Amino acid sequence: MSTTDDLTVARGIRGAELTARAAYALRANSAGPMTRAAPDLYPHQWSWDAAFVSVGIAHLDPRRACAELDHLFSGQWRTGMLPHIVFDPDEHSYFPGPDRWACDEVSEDPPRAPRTSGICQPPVHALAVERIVAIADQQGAATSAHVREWLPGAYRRLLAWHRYLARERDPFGTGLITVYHGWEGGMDNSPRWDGPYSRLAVPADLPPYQRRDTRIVTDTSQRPTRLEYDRYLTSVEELKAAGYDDARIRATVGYLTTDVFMSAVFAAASDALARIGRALGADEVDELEEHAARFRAGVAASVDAGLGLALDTDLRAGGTLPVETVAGFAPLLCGGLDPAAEQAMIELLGSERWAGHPGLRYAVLPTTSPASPDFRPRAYWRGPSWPVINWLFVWMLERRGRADVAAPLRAASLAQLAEGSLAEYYEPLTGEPLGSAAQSWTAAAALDLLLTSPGTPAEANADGRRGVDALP
Ligand code: 9WN
Repeated sequence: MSTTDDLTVARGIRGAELTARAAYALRANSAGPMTRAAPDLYPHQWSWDAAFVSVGIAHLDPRRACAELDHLFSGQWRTGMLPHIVFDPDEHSYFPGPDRWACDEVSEDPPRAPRTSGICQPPVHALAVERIVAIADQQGAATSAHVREWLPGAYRRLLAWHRYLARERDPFGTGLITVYHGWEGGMDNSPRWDGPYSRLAVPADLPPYQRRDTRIVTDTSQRPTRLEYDRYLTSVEELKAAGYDDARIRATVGYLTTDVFMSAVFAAASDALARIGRALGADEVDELEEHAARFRAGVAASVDAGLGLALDTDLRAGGTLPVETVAGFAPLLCGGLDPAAEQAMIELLGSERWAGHPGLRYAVLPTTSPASPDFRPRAYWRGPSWPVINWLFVWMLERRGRADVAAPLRAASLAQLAEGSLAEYYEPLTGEPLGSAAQSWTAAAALDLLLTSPGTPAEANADGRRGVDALP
């Protein structure tokens, strides 16, 4: 670990104290082999949270990071899908829980235990595994050997996951991931999905339900609305009626879109998994590289000339979804634009429509452009800035050799986090912490930003070799 004692975060607490708080939050949120996404609001293991969290934990204990992912893998479906939630059987305070999803009642594909939800989330896992290897390599021979022993098993799990996404979520080879629910892309109530959700009819006989989230976050302006929840639950009923079978879902459900952000994550993660596969001498490297190339091209082709952002598509009504959200910067995660187009997107990122907006408390990426009519500064994924998203952009930009673009985002993210509560998201104009405090992936973001040097390619070892490439 590098020292944090020299790091004085611009405003608020010092880096050393923030490091301690983040480590403490991850420890406190740990429930045996898994980490709750948040202490009260999300008392189970979420898929993409677990991947981010495992990187944070790796800085403290790489073996525990492997265990975190093993717990997630224990929920993997026989199709290869990694479910978006692996439920803790002893926790009953989250809705919708496993009984509402009822996956094991209508499908043979999920494991009998642990119980899981029936959808997935962005595939950041291979990126996390690559980081864990690199971090473990710097923590001594025994730790490094443990992670290397674990890696082939993790690789087989990830291979099945990636094959599921390439096969079932892009059956026509477009290079874009199809999503079945707003929760899949992880940005639940993003205005990206308003159009497609407005066309989903909520049936009069939607089974009744009681939300639990608004008992914990009592300021309801920070959470999705009742109508949004009705639509989420309508989608769940439709997926259940289709037996969570991918072909039946594609043929029957009312809400179906592509997701450019998830597609970009998949392209970048496929690069990472191909590198892991090559280091292990696996046979599937060409296939994984084909996935990366296909999805990189799909993302690049989604850029709208007018908005300068990549856009999603409504697969039911047809047409793109022209909304100015952070997902539009997806090509910066995976590459694929020609140099002039990439430069234009980087300039947009720093412009007054985005991180350079004069009203922002910190110059980080909000989830919706403050210059857009869709911007709602307190409303969850409609405007607040999420540390985990900014961390992902920093990480991917540095990995792609764009530390110059990442540097201001990195510094502003740390300045935002210096407030100290490790909030789920922040009001971008005031810096007020919103949602859950001590959110696990925010703690992971803080730790990783504090414990890696600015501009260091995230997977590079001290000798400049990439972590997995340094494997025997
Ligand atoms: C539904 C756990 C998850 C994140 C998502 C975030 C939020 C859940 C919810 O919390 O979603 O999956 O109940 O609001 O939107 O990205 O994985 O942190």
